Amino acid sequence: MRYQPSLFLLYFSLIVLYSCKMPEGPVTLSGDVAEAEGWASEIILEGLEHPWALEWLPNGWMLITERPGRMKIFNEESGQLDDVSGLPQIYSDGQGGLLDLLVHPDFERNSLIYFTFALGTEDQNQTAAARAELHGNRLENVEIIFRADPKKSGNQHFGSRMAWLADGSLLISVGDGGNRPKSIDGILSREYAQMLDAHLGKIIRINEDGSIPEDNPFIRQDGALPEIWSVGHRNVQGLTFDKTSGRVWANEHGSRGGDELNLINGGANYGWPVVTYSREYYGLKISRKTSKPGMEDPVIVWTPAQAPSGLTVYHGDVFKEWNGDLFSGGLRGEQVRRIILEGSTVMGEEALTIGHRVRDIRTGPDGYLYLLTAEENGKLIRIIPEAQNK
Ligand SMILES: [Ca+2]
Repeated sequence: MRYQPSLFLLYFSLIVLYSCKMPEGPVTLSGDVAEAEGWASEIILEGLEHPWALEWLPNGWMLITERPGRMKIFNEESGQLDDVSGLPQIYSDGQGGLLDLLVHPDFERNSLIYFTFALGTEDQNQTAAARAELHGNRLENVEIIFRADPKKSGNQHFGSRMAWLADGSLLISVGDGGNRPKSIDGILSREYAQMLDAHLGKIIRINEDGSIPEDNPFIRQDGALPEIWSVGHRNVQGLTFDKTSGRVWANEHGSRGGDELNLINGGANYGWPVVTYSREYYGLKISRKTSKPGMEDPVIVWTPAQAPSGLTVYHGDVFKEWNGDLFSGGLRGEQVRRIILEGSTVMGEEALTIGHRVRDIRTGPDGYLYLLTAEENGKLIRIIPEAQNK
């Protein structure tokens, strides 16, 4: 038969069309949503270099991490912005650098802060967590309390968000180590998310000093790392504990589409890469399955991708209607999603369009929402009621 270019093109197009149809499953895909009402934003600070996380000290001053490896301390009242000294050596490249930040709930007594970062070199690196005492603008007694194993190469998928639980233990997310074809010891990095002898692709739980809680779910299982709390995550970039409901929520990046919001329970498996709504960046399916017995379905799937980042549950007096709702930042979405909850059920979503890549969002001690934008000239922005906007 003579070669028929038009027939070939038709056949090829049909294959591409079929393979790009999004997988179907039990979860409704979230697309565009209506804009939230009654809010405005004001820029508090500009010129932050790829800021990643912000937290408040009990005196109201803010700590801000910058991914290239700096920590800032900011007094909004006086406008004073200083560098914090004494950080450890940090591997800063791509997604790696100085990342998340938490203040110890009992900071006034122990002066402790916690931060995550990429530790090592381009060839051999790992997500690490450290604690240190903060005295003025200076870190002292820096102590690394967690290192994710195995080490990986490259600058992708460190995860590294943290959250305190009610009992004073600490959750830390660890990314799966990188996209296909990235591998470690001949195994695709992403496969480690299902392997209990690796921290990659997990949320782990440790005590405030790095020791391991006795009631961790896999602590008595042979061959399992005792720090593991939940399994099967690709790259959790937002993690929050709701003190009121006792629930833990996490958002994570899919590769192409299929970003997820999950309700996190200790011992549960969130499926990556066995079940996913996500596709390879070049279009093909990663898995035929979006759901499987023994694996948790996401609560929301964002396709197209939001590239979620930063997650907070709002409790405060400034936005009374938003109480109990989740706010999830979006890098690619350049917006914040308000996720309206009733109990653990999602009733709907709204968008707060920011127009910049949103890296972190937190509820301030004053009841306002604060966010960081991810750019080289990153901003600290406060969300205020529209009526307060002059
Ligand atoms: Ca999942």
